[in-house]
Amino acid sequence: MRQVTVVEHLLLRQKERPMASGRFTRLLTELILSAKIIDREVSKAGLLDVLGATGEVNIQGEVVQKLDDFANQVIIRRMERAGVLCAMVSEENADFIGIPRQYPVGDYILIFDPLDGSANIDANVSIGTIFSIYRRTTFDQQAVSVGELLQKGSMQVAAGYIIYGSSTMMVYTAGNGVHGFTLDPSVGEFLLSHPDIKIPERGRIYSVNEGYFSYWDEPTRNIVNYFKSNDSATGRPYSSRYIGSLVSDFHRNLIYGGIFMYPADSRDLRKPSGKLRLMCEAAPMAMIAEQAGGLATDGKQRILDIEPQELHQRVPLFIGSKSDVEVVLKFYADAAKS
Ligand code: P6P
Repeated sequence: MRQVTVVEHLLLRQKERPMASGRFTRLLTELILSAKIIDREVSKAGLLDVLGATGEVNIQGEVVQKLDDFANQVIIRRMERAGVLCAMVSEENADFIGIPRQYPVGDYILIFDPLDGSANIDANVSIGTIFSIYRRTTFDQQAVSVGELLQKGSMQVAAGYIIYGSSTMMVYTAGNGVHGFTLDPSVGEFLLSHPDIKIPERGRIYSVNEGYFSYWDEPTRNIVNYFKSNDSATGRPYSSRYIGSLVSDFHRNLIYGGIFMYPADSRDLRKPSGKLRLMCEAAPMAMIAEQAGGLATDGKQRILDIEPQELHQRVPLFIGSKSDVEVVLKFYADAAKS
């Protein structure tokens, strides 16, 4: 395959669907550079004093890992000066991040989880950066309001992730299919390796943390039992695969097919809708899943149709192969009727 970089590929595809001016390209270029810097630190984490926790706790109530904080700062510092953003929202920060006065302001909004799955860092498990890009909707004021940031997932201009694994890959969509690029360390570029990724219509893998079984409601238990029984559509149990790193679990299912589930549970009354965040995890993954031919729901509606009420809102997430997600929707719809 001819060596095609992310930007070359974007420009090639733009002939079919002209995007805006070079500002989106600049945003992507700066994001890619941030990913390369993060990749360098993640790949040698065991050798440097970047493992372990900072001792702080983030907005999610989770202990901040040193690499979490490093990745967060890399993205914020690099993207704030790119001249293409009017605001950022990080999974690590309670409030949205404005653009300092000394830098030009653009029309895009970047929402990101700098290092998802970071609890696994010390165990050398694959982790990832998740990003979601919107355009601002009002221009009648200079200062961005939180209301402008609370856009539903279907308004995303682009979404993607970088997975720091056996190889470092960037997978993203700008609304024109899903494309995967693998980092070639010898040239320091992400090169097209997986053009037009399509998720198999039905999988043979289900991913869920079954340790929470006793905290699920009955329809959710029935759904998980379905996938591990001979009643499943394939006539035999699906294989259980769960890494505990959303980017890794999602990426495997995107390539092989299958369903990832993080249902609502009664473990923590402060998080009745489960653990995953709508804007920096579920919505970007949902855009990718749908662009690849899959589905993503909270059990009742499309993730991309949910109107966010707050920046760090959590949602149940069922995402992956179309037929497998449709099974979930039917279970919950039947339960609602009974
Ligand atoms: P649990 C990582 O902390 C994360 O946000 C996702 O990457 C992952 O899917 C989920 O939490 C794992 O959560 O409760 O199964 O450990």
